Amino acid sequence: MMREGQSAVINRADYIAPAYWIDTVDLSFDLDPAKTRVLNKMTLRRNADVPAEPLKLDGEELNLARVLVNGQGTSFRMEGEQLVLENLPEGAEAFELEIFTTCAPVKNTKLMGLYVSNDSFFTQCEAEGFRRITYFLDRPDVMASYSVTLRADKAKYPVLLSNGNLVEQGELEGGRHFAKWVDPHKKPAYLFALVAGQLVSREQRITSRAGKEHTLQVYVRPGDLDKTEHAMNSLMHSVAWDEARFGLSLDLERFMIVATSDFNMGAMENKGLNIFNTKYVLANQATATDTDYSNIESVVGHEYFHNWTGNRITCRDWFQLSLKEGLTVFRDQEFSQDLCFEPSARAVKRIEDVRVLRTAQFPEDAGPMAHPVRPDSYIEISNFYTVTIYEKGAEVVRMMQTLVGRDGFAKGMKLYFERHDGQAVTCDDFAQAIADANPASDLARLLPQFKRWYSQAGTPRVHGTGVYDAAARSYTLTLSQSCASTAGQAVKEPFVIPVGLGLLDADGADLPLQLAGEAAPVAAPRTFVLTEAGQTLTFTHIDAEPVPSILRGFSAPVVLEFDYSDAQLLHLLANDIDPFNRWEAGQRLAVRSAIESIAASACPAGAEPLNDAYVQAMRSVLRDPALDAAFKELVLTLPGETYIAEQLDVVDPQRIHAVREAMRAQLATALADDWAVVYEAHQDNGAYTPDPLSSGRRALAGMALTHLCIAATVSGDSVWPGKTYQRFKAAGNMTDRFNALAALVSSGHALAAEALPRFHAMFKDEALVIDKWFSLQTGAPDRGGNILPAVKQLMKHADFSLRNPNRARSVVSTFCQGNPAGFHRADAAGYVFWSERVIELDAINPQVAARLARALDRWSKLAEPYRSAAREAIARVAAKSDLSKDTHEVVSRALA
Ligand code: 0A1
Ligand code: ZN
Repeated sequence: MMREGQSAVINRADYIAPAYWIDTVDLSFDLDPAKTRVLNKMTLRRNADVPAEPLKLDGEELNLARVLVNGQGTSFRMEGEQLVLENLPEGAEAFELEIFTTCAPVKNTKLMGLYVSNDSFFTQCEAEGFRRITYFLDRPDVMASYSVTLRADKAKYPVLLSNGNLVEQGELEGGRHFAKWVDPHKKPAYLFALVAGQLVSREQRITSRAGKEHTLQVYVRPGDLDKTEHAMNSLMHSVAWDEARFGLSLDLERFMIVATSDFNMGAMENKGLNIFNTKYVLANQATATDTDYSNIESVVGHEYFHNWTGNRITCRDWFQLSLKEGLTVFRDQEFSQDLCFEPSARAVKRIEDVRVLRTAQFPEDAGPMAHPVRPDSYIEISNFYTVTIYEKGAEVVRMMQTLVGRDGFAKGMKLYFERHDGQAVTCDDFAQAIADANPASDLARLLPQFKRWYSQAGTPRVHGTGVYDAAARSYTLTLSQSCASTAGQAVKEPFVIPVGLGLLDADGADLPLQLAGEAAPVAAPRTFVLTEAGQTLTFTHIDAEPVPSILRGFSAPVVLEFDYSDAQLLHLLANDIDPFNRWEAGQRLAVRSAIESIAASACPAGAEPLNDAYVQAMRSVLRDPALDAAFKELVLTLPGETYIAEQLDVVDPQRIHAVREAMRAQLATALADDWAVVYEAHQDNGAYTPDPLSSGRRALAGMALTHLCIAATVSGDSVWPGKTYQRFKAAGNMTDRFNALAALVSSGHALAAEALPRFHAMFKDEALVIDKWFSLQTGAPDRGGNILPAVKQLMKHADFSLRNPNRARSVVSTFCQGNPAGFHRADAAGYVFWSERVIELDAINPQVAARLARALDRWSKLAEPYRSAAREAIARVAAKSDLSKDTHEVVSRALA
């Protein structure tokens, strides 16, 4: 369906360089919520490398007052929302273009461009928001030097910030004041930012390794200053890490982070002026959980690392988005791992990252929004800030590092900056630099094939079989790869797949690995590179059938199929030196039991889907003094309902939920004594610190409490729920408090009804905590269809608003996207609710609506009656005539 001027498909193959370059931009803002005046003086010149064309400037929801070329009035016309100028000076000479427009920030509910939040001004320009501020060549390959003058009422907006350095400030008539900022670095428009309002800052002076002085600042609303220490520490760690690991130093005297509570995404890397969702800045031990602390660390790192990977070298066009995002996620993941002192904590971080990839990206890659890491087309670029671009993109970079080694990768990064600093480039340029810096590597040898990771969508499957030959003392492992077709890509060519591998002997030790033809064994672990559709590895000098540990460390973003026996998986779970595969073995066992129970029709109350061996293995893990708490918590966490659903061809969300709840109850009762011991053994009474080790202890204690409450609810006992409620009241930090509350809610105990209002009353002025309060209820286990009515009731709460993205997500998205059993109702009421909210939100904020719209991505896998009802709901949304491009693209792909 093609709508007028709206749903044009943009194709990567159509890229052409711009007809003009913009060298300098001088912006003046008279800030006023209802009518902000923007004067934009640019110098431009024709791009001699492309055929002459009129200048077509992007604009959106702007009021145009005046256009001058070299100081003279000029003719122009509008083409849709583009401003077209034809009679421009001929030749290569630069000319000046002056454009005067106004806009209405207070009416900007999309939160793209210039908007108002809590009486302050903020901007969001990535990807295409700058055009909502002024007419411009709003594309990342147009890089200009910016100077910015901000004028505003001094009492209302005492702080005036923009990119770069503050060069001048002063008073104006009528209680107004001004500030002038100059950014010393050229940048694309998407990195422009301004902030104006009543803000306070935490400041830190640092000296870099190179001996340069810098000022770091974190700006928040007055009253939130006591929640900025962790963000500042994270920023200081980020600066030090990028210097130490990659030799990349801060290139600005001043680096600012500003927090806003109205933000579509997590945060934004505007040059020298990062703007953050408050969720990823504000933390103190009373209001933030360990998870919040660790998210803040990685998001602060992520945005800071963009200063080089994204800002110094940016994307030629938006199809190259993963050039900066995949690489920067990889960098933030490495940063968080490098901050862990214990190897086990690094492994825990890796497992957590893989869990995100497999529960969110694998379904995306198998659904209607599947796209390559470097997409070929889009309708709305905002829809492509996806787990594929980010997380799968990071895995692609990680495989490059695996293929060239850690030092080789650092060399590759160095070459990348030598070649491309200051440019707007492509994913090809990046891969080429890493390969060229490592000419003898597998990556250099296999580069064209390796780059299929950028061009082919879909998750490859690696199928393995092992044959032991006692007479020959050999073990032959055959690995074959395949990848299902995706829209527009019927046939997939083989990928380059690094496979980390080990063979375990009967004692669980790694055997030396010697391939047939090799002169001597090589100590494990080894990585083999799969390049063909099928490949065979024959290991010699093997005295008894080993258990293979394949894809160690999750060495490639693939699904590994290997027909392990339960006994083999239990062996891996008990012994594998690779913590990832140790965890993975437990997950495989649990998924196997879940699938068997789901297939075996109804799951009666009291059903016990897990076998004794598994329960016994979990008991051993809980009791193992050599394992740390964070790892135990991961192993004991059952695979999520969404992950289980992905392993099935036909999905009945109610059945999955019933079985998983039965599994939880079984672990709760069968291990009740152990949970009690674990809980008591993991009480820390010292000062709160959010480091991985103590976070892990709190996580395991919280898990114990949940299971103890579940067991108590089954048996009717009230001791542990009572203790949990006491814990909730007396906790010294938010992690323990929230875990206790969650234990009561998740077990469905009556005390939850007392604890919830109490929690609200304690934190009524803390928006981020109130978000948690909402999402705990909307994401709670569904019992007889009770959650949807609760969600509707919560939407009537005085604290609810659909306009604030965090709040909308905590109620509506948590329900529709994080609570499968609550959402997928046989009476279709969940889908009706979803379609109404998507339509309602679409009129307010298309980006938030389009993300919610993706809740039904996997509708075609659903069992009846869900499947038909879901399709009908999507069609209802798609039938709406004035949908945004964002939502339109999502629902029309779902129906295609
Ligand atoms: N570049 C940011 C992500 C981002 C994208 C779009 C936004 O506006 C709607 C905001 C942020 C990052 O990767 O952190
Ligand atoms: Zn990013």
